Amino acid sequence: MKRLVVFSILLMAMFVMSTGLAAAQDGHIVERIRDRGELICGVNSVLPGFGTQNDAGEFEGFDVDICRAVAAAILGDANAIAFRPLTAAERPTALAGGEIDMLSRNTTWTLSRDTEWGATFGPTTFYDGQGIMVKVEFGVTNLAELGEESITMCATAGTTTELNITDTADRLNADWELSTFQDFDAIMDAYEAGACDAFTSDVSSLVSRKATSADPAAHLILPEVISKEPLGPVSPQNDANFADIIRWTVWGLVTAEEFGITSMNIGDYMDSEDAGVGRLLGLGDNVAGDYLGISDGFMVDVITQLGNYGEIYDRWLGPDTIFGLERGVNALWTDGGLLYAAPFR
Ligand SMILES: N[C@@H](CCC(=O)N[C@@H](CS)C(=O)NCC(=O)O)C(=O)O
Repeated sequence: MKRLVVFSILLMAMFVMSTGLAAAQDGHIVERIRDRGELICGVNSVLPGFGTQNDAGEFEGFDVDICRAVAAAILGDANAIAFRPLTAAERPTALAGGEIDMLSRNTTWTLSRDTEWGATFGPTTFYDGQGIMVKVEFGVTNLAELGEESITMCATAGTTTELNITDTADRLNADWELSTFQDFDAIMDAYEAGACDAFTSDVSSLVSRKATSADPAAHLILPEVISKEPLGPVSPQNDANFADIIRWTVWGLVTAEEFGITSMNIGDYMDSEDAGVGRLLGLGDNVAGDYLGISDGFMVDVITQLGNYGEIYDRWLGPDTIFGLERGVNALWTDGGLLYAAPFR
């Protein structure tokens, strides 16, 4: 009996210690960001529309703005941020090694990454799928026709792209030689020079590369989409508080669009009596940020500086950009799309 009591006390002590340790870990990234005064975000630097450097050397794009939104949520300033350009293959080590606080680099959420990368995926910010691009002069107009050709297919190493195209080649019994590159610019050069007959990537990447190529009309993105590529931000698995902040910042952007709150009209909402708006913006005695350990008005900072989800999308990818990407499945659920945020309450 005595041994049982001692054993139970020991077990309880171990439980308290382990939860205590977990609590000490939780929030350490947020603390690190506050101490440093800036968030470090891993991004793409060669993908116009999503992550690229402009002539002034500043990072910009849809994925970049997701990083900026998290910086605004934690530090109140979308510019309190440093960017680390990463190739696809560099992503897991940069995240695991603490070189970056988070990643927002056209990264697909998969089971193996969710577990083996020691990562937590935030909400999907862009629902994508994999496509294939060929030169119009090649004369092929669909996947079945391409499957009949003996070709060199090019892709980026360390991506889901590489894995999916192998599945597709097997399924079609195609005689394709797969050639992989670390760097997407190198693929483009090889493709332009004729060393790749076709190249494959997320459709958004293909649209981006086609639109920014010397002669966009010379390339065709085949109509078939061969995979699901839910792209979104990623953070280390050992800080649930930071992951929550990312999650609710993204959902805040989506909710703001749902409510029609924009960077231009947010002032009109600051004395809103609508309970849902009050919870999103942390008005009155609403404590949205308190749950997360950040300012209650964190979404005011985010929306004022970056706009809502739709504004971010339109700024980088929408009808007034060279990409002119339709919202499609990336529309709000109320418009028949897949964007659906959990409630702020
Ligand atoms: N979403 C895929 C692909 C991500 C990726 O890195 N794609 C390459 C192209 S396949 C890329 O973004 N390269 C930069 C570019 O497109 O310019 C993944 O997470 O593995």
